[in-house]
Amino acid sequence: MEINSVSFVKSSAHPRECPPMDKPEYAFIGRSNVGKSSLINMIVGRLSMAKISSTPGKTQLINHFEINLPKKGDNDNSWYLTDLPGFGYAKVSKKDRVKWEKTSKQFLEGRTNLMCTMMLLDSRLKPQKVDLDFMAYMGETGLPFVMVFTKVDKLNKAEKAKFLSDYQAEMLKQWSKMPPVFVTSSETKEGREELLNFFEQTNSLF
Ligand SMILES: Nc1nc2c(ncn2[C@@H]2O[C@H](COP(=O)(O)OP(=O)(O)OP(=O)(O)O)[C@@H](O)[C@H]2O)c(=O)[nH]1
Ligand SMILES: [Mg+2]
Repeated sequence: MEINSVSFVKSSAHPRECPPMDKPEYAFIGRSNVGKSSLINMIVGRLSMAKISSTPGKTQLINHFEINLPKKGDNDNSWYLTDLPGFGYAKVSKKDRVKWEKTSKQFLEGRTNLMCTMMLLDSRLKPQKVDLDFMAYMGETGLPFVMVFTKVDKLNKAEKAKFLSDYQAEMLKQWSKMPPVFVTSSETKEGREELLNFFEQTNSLF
């Protein structure tokens, strides 16, 4: 699938400052350094649309990007990808952690155009409590999400298969069935087509 154009819309410190809820939206959420900004850049095919940092915790604002596909009839065929601040960074104070949680939950619960949250998970780490807790919160709140494993270029084929089945076993302790899973790498572009297909199909439900 070809993307027509992509633009940075704005950075917002608070959900009330975010752009109008007039098109489908997908929020990228996950621990600091999981690869949110890199994945957005990979999806949109730009090297530095979303800022990438090797210093965790750099993205402290809600960043909206607008993606446009070629028009289909009257449908303007555009949607938002949203880069949310990372969480779980050890050096962040308790006060800032609480603030992150409050703002993020307010955003996710109030954004009526949100089609799905993309829960990013680092495929080099075994299931982390903060991630499992956050997915449990989304499940309890009725917020649809998919799991997106990042940095799979770091694993060989056998490691990847084991990682996925171990993660699934952990999820099935809490969940009766697995949410949809995407396996991605911003380095190799693995998973890009699958994600774009998912966005296009889900957009049609808006
Ligand atoms: N090998 C590999 N490295 C990656 C991949 N994605 C991201 N990285 C690296 O991981 C680090 C963090 O990536 P970011 O995209 O900045 O992560 P983030 O989740 O946006 O981080 P915060 O904005 O701090 O929350 C960078 O050094 C990236 O180059 C990937 O698919 N493969
Ligand atoms: Mg980032």
